[in-house]
Amino acid sequence: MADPSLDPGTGDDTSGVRIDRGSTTGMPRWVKVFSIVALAVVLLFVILLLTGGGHGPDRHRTEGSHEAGAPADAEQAVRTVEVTTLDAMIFEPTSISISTGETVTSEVTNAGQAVGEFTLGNAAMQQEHAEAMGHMPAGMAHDMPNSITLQPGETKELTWRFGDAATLEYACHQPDHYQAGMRGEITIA
Ligand SMILES: [Cu+2]
Repeated sequence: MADPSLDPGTGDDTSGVRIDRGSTTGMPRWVKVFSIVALAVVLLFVILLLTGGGHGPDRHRTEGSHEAGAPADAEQAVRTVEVTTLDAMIFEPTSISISTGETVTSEVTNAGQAVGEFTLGNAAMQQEHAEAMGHMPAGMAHDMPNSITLQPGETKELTWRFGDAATLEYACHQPDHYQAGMRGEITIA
């Protein structure tokens, strides 16, 4: 009595469990598969975003550098050009001449009381830097391979390998300085 009653009971329980298992395994399998796929897609997307975020600006810089030259090691420089930033929102000198393919170190000194900046590049690179600066508080440094920020009295160097004949600029993108004319011309010929 006990055995048969137990057996069906157990059988019911087992079948109940089986049904539960069947339903839990069946439904969650879909859910699990979808969850895993969704998670994988999200992870892949995040990885792509992170990788893309790292590569995007680099690729952009490389494109810009291709026509405008590229950063170089200081040891590769064949000469040094001294540039001074002044509070009058001007550079001294106001223009530099460079030979095509020449690697030059710009030794920039901030002779003023305001934060100075020396950003090298073509119009597109200047625009790019100006936009980046626009998202930052005044006086903040923005690290880019074509730009140095100088505190009052500070001297820093930027070595650049210039490319083909072109006209580039060096400019200061501290708020309103570029608009005020704080820029110089680099003639590569
Ligand atoms: Cu300036």
